[in-house]
Amino acid sequence: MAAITSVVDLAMDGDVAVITIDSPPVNALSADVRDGLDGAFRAIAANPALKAAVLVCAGRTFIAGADISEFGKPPRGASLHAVQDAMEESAVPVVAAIHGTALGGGLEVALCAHYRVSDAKAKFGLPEVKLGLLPGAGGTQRLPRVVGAKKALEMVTSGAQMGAKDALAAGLVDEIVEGDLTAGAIAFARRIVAEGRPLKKVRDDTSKLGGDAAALAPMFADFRQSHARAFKGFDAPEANIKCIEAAVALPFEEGMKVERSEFMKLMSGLQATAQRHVFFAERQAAKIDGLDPKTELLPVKSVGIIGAGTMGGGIAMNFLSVGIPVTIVETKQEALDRGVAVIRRNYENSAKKGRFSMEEVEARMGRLTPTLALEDLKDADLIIEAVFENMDIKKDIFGKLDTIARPGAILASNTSYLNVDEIAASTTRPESVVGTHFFSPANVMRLLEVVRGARTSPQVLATAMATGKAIGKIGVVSGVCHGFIGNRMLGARQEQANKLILEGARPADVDRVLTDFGFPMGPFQMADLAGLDIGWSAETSKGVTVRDRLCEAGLRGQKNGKGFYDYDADRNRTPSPVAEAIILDYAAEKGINRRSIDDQEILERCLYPMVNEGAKILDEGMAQRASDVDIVWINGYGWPVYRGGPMFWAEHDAGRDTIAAALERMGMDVSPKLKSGW
Ligand code: T1G
Repeated sequence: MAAITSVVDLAMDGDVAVITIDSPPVNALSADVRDGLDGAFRAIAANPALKAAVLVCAGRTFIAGADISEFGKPPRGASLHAVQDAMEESAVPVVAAIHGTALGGGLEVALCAHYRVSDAKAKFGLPEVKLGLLPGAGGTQRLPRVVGAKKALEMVTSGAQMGAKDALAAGLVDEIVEGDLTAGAIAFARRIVAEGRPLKKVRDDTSKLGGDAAALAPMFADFRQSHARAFKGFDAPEANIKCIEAAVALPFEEGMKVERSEFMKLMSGLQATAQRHVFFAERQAAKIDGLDPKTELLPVKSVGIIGAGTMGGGIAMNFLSVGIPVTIVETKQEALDRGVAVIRRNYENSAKKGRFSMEEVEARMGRLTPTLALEDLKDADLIIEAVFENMDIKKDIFGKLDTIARPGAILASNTSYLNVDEIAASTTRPESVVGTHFFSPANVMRLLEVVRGARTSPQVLATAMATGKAIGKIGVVSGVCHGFIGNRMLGARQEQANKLILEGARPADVDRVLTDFGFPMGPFQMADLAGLDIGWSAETSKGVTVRDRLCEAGLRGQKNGKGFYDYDADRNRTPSPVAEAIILDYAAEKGINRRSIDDQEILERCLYPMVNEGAKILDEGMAQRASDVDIVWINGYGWPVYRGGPMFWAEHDAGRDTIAAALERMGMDVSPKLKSGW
């Protein structure tokens, strides 16, 4: 075994060379790995005794792509293209042996091998589009030559992974190896030598493209049309489509030129920088500053949920879906039955869509224990309270839980605004209390704000974060402040949106400006979807706010088809003249002189105060880092991922100084960190 570089070894198994990459955590194609591969293939080319070569990776996965942390830095080390050419032009067959995830540049390297084998669990994908990029190492030209243009189009524009069985069926893999992968790959290599099988160069084989440019043009047109909505605002998908079109229409080298130019255009764009920021920010969010890495996590093998409403039911599904039994509590049988029925219906709908079998539905429902007795939570490891957003009710429940729950159990509240310390103070074990703020629908939304109380123990906090990851959530640590990170900033935006419609902008204008910016919907569409009467009661309403007046006039939003918009049976919306009249009356009553307000002002007044609030959250230490704020808004509030999040956008697009100056003109108290940086 000869070490070519610190992360690449070359060994000989008789007349078969074995190249092993060992560069944790994911064998990314760093400069050291590229130099190692370059050296290894030179050594192989110089050794006439060799009959074949096997490329394999140590650790948890085959190459998971280019080293993203090197992007944007001065290039160093061997070029990836040169390494790939050396592989493809090798005089002896090269076999790539794949386990874990062959992603991005990793799959592109494997596509330069003459043959590919894998274990049964391996996954294959070109997820560059998720980084605002495209496969820039020949993937857009070689993949369609193996799986066909249509399949390649789907893979490069979705970034979705393909399993080993499908890869074998698609011809991406030549054999699935049972047992030891390296030994299996060496045996495979010997077999193809013995059988004199050709050096299959993917680049030369156009037989599987599935037709020429003219024949496939309708497919590309349909694909663009059917994905227009999903790709809106993103630069990368169209660039990926262009490259697959080039693979169909042009000779390999010409197609590679198109790929190169489209890749460089994206790489130099802000969207790729933003989405790369989000990639690392998501991983950074999981880290708790100052936490002793040796902190032992508490067991979470059984969960109790209080409240079987929309939130309680959705939260329960997260645990049932990963095999953790749940006991769910309600006060009335009817409410309990309704909650359990909703969970079953959701699962049955997923089964109907083929996501899993009806047996799996029964297995998940089998892990659910409905009860009317809070005492039945006495053995639960984690108890999550998901009842009506009222402090007295929550304190009463936590007071009772304190006498019921086993010592060491984690007591969590799904409150979305309230003071977790005050809730914790209603127990004798505030160190066991934490906030776990899920987002509706809780079984779908990936964000989880984990609220660290003043007395929450590091063990409880770390366990809550780890549990979030275990149920597929992105956990972000928040301090105790009203509305935590997301809702607190949302409040700043909503305050301005409410002022804007009084001063002259129409609700539809505000919504249009924010959807054009990239949000899935604007604040007034959201209000109609959530229901205008949340937290409103006819008995106590005094017409203080526009929302009060809308509710007093019988408008409830989408649920009764009347809100800021009128909705037809297909939920198509048109601005409501009733709402408009109520807003005009209210403004006149308040003596507000209405004026014409342009889109730029709407955008600035909605987003700048939000960013300012985010900076204040950092000033106060209510978030660990600015990138956490970005992750909250991207995964919980629909901030467009290609804009990197509100704090990234402020830093790299709008400009902190520009925002600070505008806020001062608005007479707002500007966060010190917004001026100084975070
Ligand atoms: N480069 C650098 N670091 C990477 C990395 C990469 N490609 N992939 C992962 N890491 C780090 C990550 O930051 C984390 O670090 C640790 O590895 C574990 O990751 C030319 C242009 C492979 C499925 O997009 O999807 O190839 O936080 O927590 O959940 O065409 O990582 O521990 O310090 O995510 O088990 C294309 C990206 C690149 C795949 C594993 N490849 N990675 O998931 O672990 S662009 C990708 C993933 C490219 C070419 C182009 C996942 C994973 P830390 P993790 P995981």
